[in-house]
Amino acid sequence: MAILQILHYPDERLHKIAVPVADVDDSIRKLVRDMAETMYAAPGIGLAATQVDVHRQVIVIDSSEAKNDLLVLINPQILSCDGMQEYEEGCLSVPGVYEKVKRPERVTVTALDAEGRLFTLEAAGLLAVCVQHEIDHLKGKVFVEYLSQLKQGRIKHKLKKRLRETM
Ligand code: QAP
Ligand code: CO
Repeated sequence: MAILQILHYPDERLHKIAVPVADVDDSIRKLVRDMAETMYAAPGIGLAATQVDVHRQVIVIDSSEAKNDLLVLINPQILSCDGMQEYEEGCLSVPGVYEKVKRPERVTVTALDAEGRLFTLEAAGLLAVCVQHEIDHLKGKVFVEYLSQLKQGRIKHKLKKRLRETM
């Protein structure tokens, strides 16, 4: 297993569109294991392949308290959503920034698991937020893009400054 390097906003590569996985093979299972290890080490509750500069439709999530409930979503599709909720989101690619974002409260998603089996997930609350946040990454979208231009500019400035300081 390996800890992968996470891209930091405003890295251009975070805006690449991920392509579907044609075959859930051993190389994809290795990617899933490495992404899970990277997410748990961070620690985080969700990670999309885009964030580790792999532009394939692969997501790992574990929003459980005990951190023992890994959810793998390959080629995820949102079938339906309803309601609306506001949640304070963060992102491993935008360290130290937490902002409220409005999203649907419940989503139904289909995806393949690490064995390539199709399943359906009905998510609500934090898990629903996490699923939508990670699917956005696969489309090249970072949560800060839901914020005002003013806030986005401030966040870019803050992260660029921090990047300079740690060089
Ligand atoms: C997405 O985010 C998410 O700034 C997953 O310094 C977040 O795992 C979905 C993290 C909130 C729903 C609600 C962020 C770790 C982790 C940071 C994460 C940081 C260290 C973020
Ligand atoms: Co994120």
